[in-house]
Amino acid sequence: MKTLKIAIQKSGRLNEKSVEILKNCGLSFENYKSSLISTVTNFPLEILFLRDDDIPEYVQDGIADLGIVGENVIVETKAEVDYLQKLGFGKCTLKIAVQATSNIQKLEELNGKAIATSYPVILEKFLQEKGIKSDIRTISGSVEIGPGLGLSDAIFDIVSTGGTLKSNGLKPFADVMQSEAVLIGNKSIAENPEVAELLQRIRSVLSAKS
Ligand code: PRT
Ligand code: ZN
Repeated sequence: MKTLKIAIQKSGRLNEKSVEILKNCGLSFENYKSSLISTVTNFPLEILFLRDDDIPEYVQDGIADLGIVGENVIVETKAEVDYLQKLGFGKCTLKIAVQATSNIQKLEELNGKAIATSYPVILEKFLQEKGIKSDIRTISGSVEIGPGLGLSDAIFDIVSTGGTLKSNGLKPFADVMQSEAVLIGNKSIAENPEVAELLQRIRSVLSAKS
């Protein structure tokens, strides 16, 4: 029997719920904070704890067979993986936002404007579909401070409650993508019986919750 590997976020917003869903599937393992790998004692599975950004590529390349990650990260990394199951947590919307005082009304008004983001691939695709050419400025974090400092005219970022936008003097302008955590699989593992077993357990945990 092959020992499967599943990659989950090491720390961050998806870690706790990812661990919880695996435990609710009846899997026994230590949730090591210091180690990068944990062995499940009652199922042929190892858990790899990674940065979320690395998970789609690890699964695409077969270093991990399965992964739990936000859909936004899968799309952004352009990884070729199978979407096996939406997991119902980590829900958020990726939005373009502008200054609360801005008079900007239509998407076309973003032509020629600077938009700061950590998600240039998703933003570029959206703007291309709408026929808009903006100046996409990729920065790795704290994009919300850009407009206030005059670094950008708009931002494109993840929003859940909207509190961060508000406290930075911004308002939502356009919704681009909905996201939630999903279970992904390497393209070659679809027929694996242990994957089928795990998927069935995850689905029954999810349906017991709803
Ligand atoms: O260290 P690592 O690289 O693994 O983690 P990370 O810092 O890149 O990601 P992390 O843990 O912040 O988020 C992991 C995933 O959670 C994201 O890829 C999304 O799929 C999902 N998610 C859900 C969110 C949010 N909600 C969210 N609110 N990710 C980020 N945020 C940020 C948002 O950008 C904003 O700056 O949280 C801030 C607060 O949001 P509001 O609207 O509630 O104020
Ligand atoms: Zn990350």
